[in-house]
Amino acid sequence: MTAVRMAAWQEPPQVTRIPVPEPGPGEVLIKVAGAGVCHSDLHVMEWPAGTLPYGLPFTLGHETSGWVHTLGPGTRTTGLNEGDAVLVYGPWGCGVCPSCARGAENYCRRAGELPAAGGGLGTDGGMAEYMIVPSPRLLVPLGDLDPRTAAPLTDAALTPYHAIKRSLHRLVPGSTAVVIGVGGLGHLAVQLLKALSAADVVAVDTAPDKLDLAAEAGADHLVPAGEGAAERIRRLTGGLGASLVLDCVGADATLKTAAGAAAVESDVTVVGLAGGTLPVRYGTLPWEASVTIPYWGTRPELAEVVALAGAGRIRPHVKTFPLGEAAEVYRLLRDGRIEGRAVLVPEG
Ligand code: FEH
Ligand code: ZN
Ligand code: ZN
Repeated sequence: MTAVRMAAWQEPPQVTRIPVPEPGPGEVLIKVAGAGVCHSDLHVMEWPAGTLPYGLPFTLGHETSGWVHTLGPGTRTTGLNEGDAVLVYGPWGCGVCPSCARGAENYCRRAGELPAAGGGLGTDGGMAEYMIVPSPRLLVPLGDLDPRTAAPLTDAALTPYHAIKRSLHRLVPGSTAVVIGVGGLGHLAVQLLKALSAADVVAVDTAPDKLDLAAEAGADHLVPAGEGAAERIRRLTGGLGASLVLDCVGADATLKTAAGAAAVESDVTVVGLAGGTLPVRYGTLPWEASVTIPYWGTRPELAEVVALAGAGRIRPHVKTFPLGEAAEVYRLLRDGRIEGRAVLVPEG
């Protein structure tokens, strides 16, 4: 089968042929419908050897949807049937510790002992025709949603959903939420904020086409990124600032805007991995503003995201590409030329 593999650190991925894997005891073989192309992969590819404890090679793709193809031995009692459309929950924990027991495998207490963070993150992921999932617990049924365009729900939607959910108590009528960076995560963050809260939503980006996408997603205000963006947001909020600022980029400049736009008792939540820094000291943030860097989301939250999509409350803006064009799609993503989320689809 065709697969997009990380064969060497700091090198582009290789499209190659590998055998279709067989599911072992407890495993499920998924026929892949789509694999989202996440900006985090660009960081994984550019980080030098040793940054991540992963062995090479492995198949990329940590945002995967598909159909149950073969239930391995011992999995037939799980209420899953061959042909079911499913999402693959991305963070693969130990499945046993207290965090995993409540479905928060993103915060598995044994993460440091595990050989990989999940499919596409140190072990074979979904940028292939088939994918092995180590347990049925990591599959969330899609119901009637089309798996060919649903893959972004499992990362680009789940990550901002988890980030927003923890701040919902602040997003009351008259409040403002800001989304910085209207890419794969950002365009869904705007939709989620409009679906889940009464807050006015401000979208910030450097690119006019991304701001147009934010408007389509329901943003109430569009602010060009850069000098003066924080001041514009403060004016929009009558000087109060935003109760939640979701930075989907995480660079020095966007973190500076986030801190400048934050209100007293707000949350500055960073889900972008650009590696910027935000000095946290008296005077750089308003009173009782908190800064947090959440990671992905929980299995129960992924089912909630699927319910929102099933009810038509959120809809990923997807452009599909053939699996074999992976390297070109990553280049487009790096150059800021992907609108919404790119999804790689196995040919045939
Ligand atoms: C992937 C790898 C490392 C950190 C964060 C991520 C996210 O894209 C997962 O949502
Ligand atoms: Zn990701
Ligand atoms: Zn665990």
